[in-house]
Amino acid sequence: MQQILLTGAKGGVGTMLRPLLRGHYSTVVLSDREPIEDLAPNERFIRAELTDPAALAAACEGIDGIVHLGGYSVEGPWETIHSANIVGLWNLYEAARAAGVKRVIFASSNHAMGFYKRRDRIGVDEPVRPDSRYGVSKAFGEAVGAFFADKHGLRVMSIRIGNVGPKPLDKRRLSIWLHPDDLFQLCRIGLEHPDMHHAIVYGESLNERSWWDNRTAYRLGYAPEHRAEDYAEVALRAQDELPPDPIGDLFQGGTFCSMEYAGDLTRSGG
Ligand code: 15L
Repeated sequence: MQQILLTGAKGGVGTMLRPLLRGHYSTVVLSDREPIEDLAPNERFIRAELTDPAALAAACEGIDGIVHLGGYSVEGPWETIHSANIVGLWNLYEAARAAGVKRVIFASSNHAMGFYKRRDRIGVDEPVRPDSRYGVSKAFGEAVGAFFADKHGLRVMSIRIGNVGPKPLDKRRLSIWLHPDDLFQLCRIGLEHPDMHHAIVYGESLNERSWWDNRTAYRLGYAPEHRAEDYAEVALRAQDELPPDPIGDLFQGGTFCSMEYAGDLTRSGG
C-alpha cells in the first residue's frame, strides 16, 4: 500500500489526517474542489469534483487505496446531498473499480444511525436510522461499499465517524469523539489488514460514555489511544453554554435529529 488518494483533503478532517498519512505512505495524492498549495514533498494535488468522472479517473490512476472524505459533510438541501454524496460517491467507486484500486475507506457518519436513542447500545447489525438527508446519503454510501466489495472485489471499510478533533466539544461528543490519531489507525487497518473484505466500524476513541458496540474494529486490531473522559470537565462546561434541545438530547444524532423535526415522539422513541 504505497500510493494513497485522500479525497476532500482540504476539509477539516482531511487537514488533520494529511500529516499522518504522508508520514506513513510513500505518496499521498490529495484531491479537492479547491486548490491546496502547502504540499509536502510526497504529496501531490489533483483538482477533482466528485461530479466529474474524468477528473476522478485521473485522480485514481496508479492509486492503491483511497480514503474518501470528499462530499458534503453536514445536512443540506437534497440537490446538494444528491450531487455530492449520492452521484459523487457512486462516481468515486466507479473510478476506483475502473482504475484497479484495491481498497477504499469511506467516511460514513454516526448520522446514518442518529435516530437511535442515547440509552440504546448499537452495533453494526442494527438497521440504519438516518437522522437527516445527509445521514441517508451515508447509509447509501455504506451500501455502495458493500456492493463494490462483494461484486467487484474491492476491500472496503466504512467508518461511522463520530466527531473528529483534538478533544470532545460537548456532552454528546464525549460519547462519539474520535481523535485524529485513532482515525488514522482505523484507516491503516482498512488499507492494510490482510483479512478485511468489507467492514463497517464505528469511528470513536476510548469513550467511556460510548453508545456503540465496536467489536468489529477491535477484532481487526483497533486499539484506540485517546480517552474522551480526560476532557469531560471542559466538555460538560461547554455543554452548559449550549441552548436546550429537548428533542436532540434524546437521540444520538443530536441537532441533526431536532432540525426540521415533525415526527411523533411517542412512536420514534421519546
Ligand atoms: C458529522 O458527520 C459531520 O460531518 C460533522 O461536521 C459533525 O456534525 C459530526 O457528524 C457530529 O455528529 O458531531
